[in-house]
Amino acid sequence: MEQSFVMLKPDAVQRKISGQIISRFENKGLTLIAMKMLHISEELAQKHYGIHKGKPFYNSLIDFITSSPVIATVWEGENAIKTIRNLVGSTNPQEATPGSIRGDFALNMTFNMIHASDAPDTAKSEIALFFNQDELQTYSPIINKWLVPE
Ligand code: 3AN
Repeated sequence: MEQSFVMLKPDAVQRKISGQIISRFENKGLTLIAMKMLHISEELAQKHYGIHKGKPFYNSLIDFITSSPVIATVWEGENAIKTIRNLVGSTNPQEATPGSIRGDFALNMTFNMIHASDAPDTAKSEIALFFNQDELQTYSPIINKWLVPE
């Protein structure tokens, strides 16, 4: 089982489509194992987007991501990182495939709704940046108990 970090950016929260986005991951069969709403500090934003420091869009990216609350989540599932990236769509929403989250909900490169880890090592460091290990839940579906009566 693989874990991936997914963040619903301020535009997703402000446009009140967080639920629709989360539903897509649930419908796919991925398991939500952590979730919190937070207002990202300048320091946390710089750590999260450190790889982009010096790029032309860096300052507007930091300004945007620290402008209002986000929803940070961790999802678990088979090949979760790649599966989620496919559901999210290309970085540029104008090129993102219709049916993907960015393809359906976003138009602008900065306001592209969502962040998702792109590889196992970044998933691990991003999860650790936003969550303590004891905030990651482990559970199995109770429905298994209903299907197999004692
Ligand atoms: P992704 O989020 O698809 O993994 P990255 O990691 O290359 O894309 O970029 C991180 C974020 O930086 C993007 N989600 C987007 O908000 C912003 N970004 C990337 N490239 C550009 C660009 N050329 N112009 C404006 N914003 C950009």
